[in-house]
Amino acid sequence: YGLWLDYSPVENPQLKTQIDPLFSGFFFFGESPTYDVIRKELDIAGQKMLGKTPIYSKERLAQSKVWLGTREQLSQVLGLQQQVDIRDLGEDGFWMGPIDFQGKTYFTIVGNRPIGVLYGVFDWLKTIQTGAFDPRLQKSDSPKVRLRMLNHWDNLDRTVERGYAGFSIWDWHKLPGYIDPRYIDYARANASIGINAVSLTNVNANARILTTDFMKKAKVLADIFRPYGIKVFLTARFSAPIEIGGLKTADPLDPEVIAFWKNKTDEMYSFIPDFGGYLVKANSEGQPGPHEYQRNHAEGANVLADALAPHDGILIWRAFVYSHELDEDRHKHANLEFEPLDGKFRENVIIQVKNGAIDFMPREPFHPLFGAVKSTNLGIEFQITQEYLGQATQLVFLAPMWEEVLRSRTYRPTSASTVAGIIDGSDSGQKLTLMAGVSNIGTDRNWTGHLFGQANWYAFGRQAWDHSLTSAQIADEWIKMTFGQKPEVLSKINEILLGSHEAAVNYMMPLGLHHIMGWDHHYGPGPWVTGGRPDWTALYYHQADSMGIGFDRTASGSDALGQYAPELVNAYADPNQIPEKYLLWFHHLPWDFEMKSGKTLWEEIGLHYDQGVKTARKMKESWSSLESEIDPERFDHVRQLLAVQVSEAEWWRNSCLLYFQTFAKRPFPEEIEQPE
Ligand code: GCW
Repeated sequence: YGLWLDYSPVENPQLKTQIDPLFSGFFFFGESPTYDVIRKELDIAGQKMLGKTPIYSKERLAQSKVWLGTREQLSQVLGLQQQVDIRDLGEDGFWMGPIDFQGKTYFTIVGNRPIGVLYGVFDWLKTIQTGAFDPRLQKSDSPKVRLRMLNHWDNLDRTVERGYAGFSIWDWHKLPGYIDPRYIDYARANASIGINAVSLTNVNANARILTTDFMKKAKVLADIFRPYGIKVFLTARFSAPIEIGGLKTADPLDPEVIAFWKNKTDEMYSFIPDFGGYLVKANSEGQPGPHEYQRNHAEGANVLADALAPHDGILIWRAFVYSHELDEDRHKHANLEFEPLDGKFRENVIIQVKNGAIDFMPREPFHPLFGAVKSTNLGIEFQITQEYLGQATQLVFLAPMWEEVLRSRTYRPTSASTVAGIIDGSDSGQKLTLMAGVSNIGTDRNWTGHLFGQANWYAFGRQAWDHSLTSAQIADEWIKMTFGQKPEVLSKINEILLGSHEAAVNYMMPLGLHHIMGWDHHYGPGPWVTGGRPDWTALYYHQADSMGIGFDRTASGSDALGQYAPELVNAYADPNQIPEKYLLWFHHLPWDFEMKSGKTLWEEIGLHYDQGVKTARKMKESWSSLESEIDPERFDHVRQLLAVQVSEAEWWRNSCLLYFQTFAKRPFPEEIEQPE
């Protein structure tokens, strides 16, 4: 339950000698509700790490050991402008280090705002938890992206769309009267990794969330989250003017509709003065939107954006759209709709784009909208909940996948541009920046169903704060904070984490295969899925036949590839040049196509599936060898789930290979375990 904030006792005697005195003298240069929550956090951490109640010296500065405050607060008292200049660190950054004053040294944490101090304190506590504290160390840090956001897909009845960790933690029924202590722990956990925005409700939205009754409930959550620096967003259903406003239309250009959104939004701000804004899914998978009135996405988005603008609110509009009619290739749909609208969205609109063009597949090339527009704010949406990655039964660490996407070169607007550079503004020049993650949090005791789901929540926050961190660094922090610092534990879990995503890709959808999972629930294999809408079936995507396999997205096929920069088109159009991990994403190739290894495509498919199973088994064995190092409860929880994961990896491998063999009509490579 304690997540990475369990604060295990400091065992290293040297570290203890350094830290202990610090907990005897915290001095705050001023007051703020955020400082109250810092004190609460220090109380918890002091008790757990040192068995000690921290002492806050209120009057006597000279007796204190640790100084906390904003740059301005410190400067007023001490004239510290020269010593600590953190103006560059923006609204959320912090500096920490020793400050010499009148012959004494004080360990100091400074921010431009109190929230920066809170982030600094969490960072400082992390250095203690991970054994990296050094009293002489000077460190400054600030986030690269302005909105670091969780998207909950939580319904008002507490079910969670694609949620695998119990029910929604938002107990709407008992709000606003009853405050579940979990709300506070949730805010602590998020603030500790820099998350500063949450959208509470499902993008498949219910208009009732915008009624006065629900605003009062949401207000309570916003009040709890405020000192932790977290802003509340809500999902707005496009047809709300009809459903709760009593209007006959939701046409975004209708004066009554415009007035509805303005009044609703003004009312929202009367309850939540710093309300973040709305998140909208429109004209996608049956959700209402501007197309019903022959209006485009910009016309739809701008009416809500205009209602929010006077309050500095932000409108987040999703680019996950596809037709009611069948697309020749769904991959192309978002660019076809959004590229022509470049420059037409208001300044306070962010278009939230999934990392890939299809749908949170185990591996996708980056979405071609990144780099395709010049005057539109783009945010990225990752999925922390593992809808297509074994849900809450499988251990799949997602940081390597996100890292791969963020570091992908887009070659636009400049040849050096990356996805990360577009969404953090450094390449795109956009000021309003966003990284969103679909939450994997629920009422389960461990929050995320699978204990290792916590690592994905943690990693998302860390990468949203600083996408230049490597997955290995993030894994290392999380393991130390979750399981302690024993070298064997560290190295084994590190290996498990870092290999887990590639393993899953291998046993699920290797070499660019995608969308071949079970129908509707998206769990387990289903390359044979037919029926319903063709673009919800597997055959539409893998296109296996007696000649070969894969989706031709080059110029001879759907030409979705043509939506990328020319550099990528050139490199990827040639099946001998494209990175093999994307091969069947962009090419339909004969079963005997020769791979870089010299083996045939058919053989390589077999080898990849088999390799995935082997890695899953290795993960299981490696975990088993840690029995004496990890408490029985967590050990057994993960041990059982890894056994399930191995059998599911075998299920994926065997069923996919046997199915594809009905087309390939070739024997399996000899070196693999023969599927049956
Ligand atoms: O991945 C798909 C999910 C839907 C989800 C949709 C979306 C919220 O299967 O459950 O709906 O994406 O992102 O809108």
